[in-house]
Amino acid sequence: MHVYIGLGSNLDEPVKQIRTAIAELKTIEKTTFVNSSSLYKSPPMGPQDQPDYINAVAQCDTELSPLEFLAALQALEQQHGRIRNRHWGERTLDLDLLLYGQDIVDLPQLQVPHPGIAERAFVLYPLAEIAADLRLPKFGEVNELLANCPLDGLQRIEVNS
Ligand code: ROI
Repeated sequence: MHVYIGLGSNLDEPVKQIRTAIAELKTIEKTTFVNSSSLYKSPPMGPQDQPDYINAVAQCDTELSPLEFLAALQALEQQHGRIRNRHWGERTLDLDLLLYGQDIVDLPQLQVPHPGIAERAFVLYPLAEIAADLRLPKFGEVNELLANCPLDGLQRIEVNS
């Protein structure tokens, strides 16, 4: 199954967090890493008294079920010392299962496609970079969503090493 993962960080050297997390996606069992977007910088959505975020989107192929894949992502978040504090507050690493093929998952602990996918510039622009022709269940064509999604201060960043 083709899956897309949203990555976000705004604590403890976010660029490093995202780079390491992308490398760690390659270690998930029964899963092959396919591709990842550039890194992007974006102002926080939610409380404004927190640092800017670094965001990216990655694609993998997996034989894991949606909940198994979610568990693998949560294990990686834990390795990065993620502590959940205030609602929509700062975080060391956030890994969201954005898409699981064309499946719709509607469970208390997991909604796929991710409910925010269509209106969050920091998800949509990196996703479009690696999957421009993708069609999202419930939401439609990525390119059309993009045309209706303001950048909201999102910047693609050049990063070396
Ligand atoms: N804001 C931005 N810009 N990027 C994120 O990844 C992000 N993640 C979150 C909240 C707190 C909603 N805000 C964010 O979880």
